[in-house]
Amino acid sequence: MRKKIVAGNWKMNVNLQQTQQLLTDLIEEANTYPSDVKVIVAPSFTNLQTAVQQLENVNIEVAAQHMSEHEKGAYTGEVSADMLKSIGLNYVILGHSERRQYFGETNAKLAQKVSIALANKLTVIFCVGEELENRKNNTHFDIVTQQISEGLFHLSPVELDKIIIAYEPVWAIGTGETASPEQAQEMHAHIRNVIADRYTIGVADSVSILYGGSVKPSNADELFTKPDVDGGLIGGAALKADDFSAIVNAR
Ligand code: G2H
Repeated sequence: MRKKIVAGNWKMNVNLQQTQQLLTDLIEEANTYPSDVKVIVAPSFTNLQTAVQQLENVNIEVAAQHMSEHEKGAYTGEVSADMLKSIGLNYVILGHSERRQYFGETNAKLAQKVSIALANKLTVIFCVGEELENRKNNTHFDIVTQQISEGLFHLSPVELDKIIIAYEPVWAIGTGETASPEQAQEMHAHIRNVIADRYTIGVADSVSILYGGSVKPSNADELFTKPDVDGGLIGGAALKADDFSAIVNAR
């Protein structure tokens, strides 16, 4: 039985004081969260340590939004997996479409990042998703298959167990447009089939696959009831404690 996961990706929106306030608001609501839902928030690098401390006895985990593909060394401005682990993090988001689009993160580079994250005992939320053009010319399944196979299929079955996949169609990110629950389900089932072909049905069944792209309280219920949708990666709606908590509580 896969656990439902709701993760908030705060992107580059929240400074230190706002982080502390948003966490205070979330902590007030955290006692309403169902015990069978894993809740994760991903503040910016400068605010991760504060978040870890503020959430010390709270059932909310902290993730970084990305990290370097290098272990250490002369990479000015970069943050390593070891640095994240050293402040108490257990999660990192890798391969978000904004990282792929604006920061040149290729599938090959992401495969390296995934390996380094796992070697440092970080669970990876690995993002995939097609652009609008791919969906229009019917190559969306191929694109996502390629992202999964080039980014993850160097892993052993045991390693794959430490991966959470987030399907985020680029055309639905921050646009207000959401994939329909049927479109999400169809792609999630496809991803599970691709994993089953490479590994086993058992491995595919145990991988959590989140949906991301304009998830809000009004559409979360319908998305989360689909059998292969195991929760969500939430952007805009994660910036308001009430909206995020409503999504955590969606059934
Ligand atoms: C997709 C999502 C969070 P939003 O990027 O990763 O953002 O919910 O604002 O579309």
